[in-house]
Amino acid sequence: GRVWTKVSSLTDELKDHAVLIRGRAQAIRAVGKKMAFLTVREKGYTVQCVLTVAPDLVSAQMVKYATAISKESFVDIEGIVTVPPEAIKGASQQVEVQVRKIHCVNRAAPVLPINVEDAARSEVEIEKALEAGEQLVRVNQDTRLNYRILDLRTPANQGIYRLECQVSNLFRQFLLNEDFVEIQTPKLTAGTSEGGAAVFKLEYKKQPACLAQSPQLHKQMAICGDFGRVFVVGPVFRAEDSYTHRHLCEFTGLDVEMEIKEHYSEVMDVVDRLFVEMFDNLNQRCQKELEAIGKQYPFKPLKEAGVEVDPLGDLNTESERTLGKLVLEKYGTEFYILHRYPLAVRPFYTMPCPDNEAYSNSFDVFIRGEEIISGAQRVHVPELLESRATALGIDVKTIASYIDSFRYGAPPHGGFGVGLERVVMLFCGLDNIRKTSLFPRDPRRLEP
Ligand code: ATP
Ligand code: AMO
Repeated sequence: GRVWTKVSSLTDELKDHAVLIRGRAQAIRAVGKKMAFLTVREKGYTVQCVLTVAPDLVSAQMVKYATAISKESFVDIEGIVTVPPEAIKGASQQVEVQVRKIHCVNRAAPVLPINVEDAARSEVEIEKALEAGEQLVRVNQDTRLNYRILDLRTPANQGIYRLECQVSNLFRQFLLNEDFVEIQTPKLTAGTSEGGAAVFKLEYKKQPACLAQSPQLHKQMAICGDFGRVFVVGPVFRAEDSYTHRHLCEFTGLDVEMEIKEHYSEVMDVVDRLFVEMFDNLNQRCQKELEAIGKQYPFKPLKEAGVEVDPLGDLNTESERTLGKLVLEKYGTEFYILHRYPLAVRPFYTMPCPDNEAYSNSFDVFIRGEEIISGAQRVHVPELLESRATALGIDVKTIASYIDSFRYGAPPHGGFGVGLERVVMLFCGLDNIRKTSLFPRDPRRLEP
């Protein structure tokens, strides 16, 4: 086969080389009949291709053919890499391709519901363009989601989902290195795990069932089955009633469960090392992605450091954010853990504090003042588990096999659950979780 060059690897090192590229026609501009500029985009990277009528380059017919190609069509281009003296605006690559051959592989419809170039602009760029009297359509969130595959082609989205892939990859790598076993847990379950309201009910062969609200019960049962340290990566379903910037009806849960020897701080220690290592790695490995995201959605890099804070009382979204600001001012970090939550605000399986039963051996982890992780030591005594569940209005018949698992000798254990989309949203300082879910499911959206 022929040798293909990626648009992302078109740099001045290839000066004067002949290259063959395939990408999308993002923008086409004719200058008279003898010249045209074509911006070709491949996976978020763009290069300016120049068509000039000349004996060793292209014919006038070729220029006409090129200018008729509809935006977002796939094109193959053969040409020579040149380095222009001045910076190229509107392209990620700072070289040009002098076209010798152009071929349209597959055409896009002439009218598109979203102009990808417009969808890729930052708020500041939009404001400037509008002031300059440019014709431009601001692409709103719903339109982006309705025509998601077009929106996904923007450099920022190309960066977001590549970064998200790295988050789950780094999560997995770190835990495998620390002797954790990856397990799969059922998503069709008989009972709820996090409390009754936010659950999708369904019928399972005439028996009432629901979509798993978390792998909570089964990851604990794997501990009772002697796996010692386990983790799960998979879908989690919550029938959220309210429409917020940070709740989805289906999200990706990164869940961990482990035996503990003496104290639930052993679990917090894993969280701390896992996330500090993850964030360092993301900053190193995903520079291009972070740059592309930051260009459309400017954000400041996360400040990390290790500190412990001990609060009293529950928090709401507003107080979480206020606390986030205070912690940043006082401790210089935007990544922190709060622990010893009041027992009353935690799920039934949470271990009460041995010194004061009003509190619990639990914690939440925050980035920029918003929760990304919940975790705790669990109750491993079946009688206590049963009475806690009953007290919180859970029908113990629906979780009988879970409670029974603790009757045959269960080790002290704890764990935590992370929302993948939340981590990416807050790491990048994005304002809405729909920006980090490829095909989001929320109370109003089941499509595309
Ligand atoms: P999250 O906190 O993100 O909801 P969670 O499932 O652990 O995750 P809780 O721990 O019950 O939820 O909620 C923590 C705080 O988040 C609550 O005190 C509340 O202020 C806020 N919150 C939770 N659910 C909603 C919601 N549906 N709409 C707005 N705020 C919410
Ligand atoms: P919790 O309910 O706090 O804990 O969920 C764990 C983490 O999942 C994320 N999350 C969500 N993300 C998007 N949309 C939602 N509707 C949503 N709800 C939660 C958050 C949250 O921190 N079983 C426990 C975990 C454990 O103790 O191991 C649990 O599910 O990032």
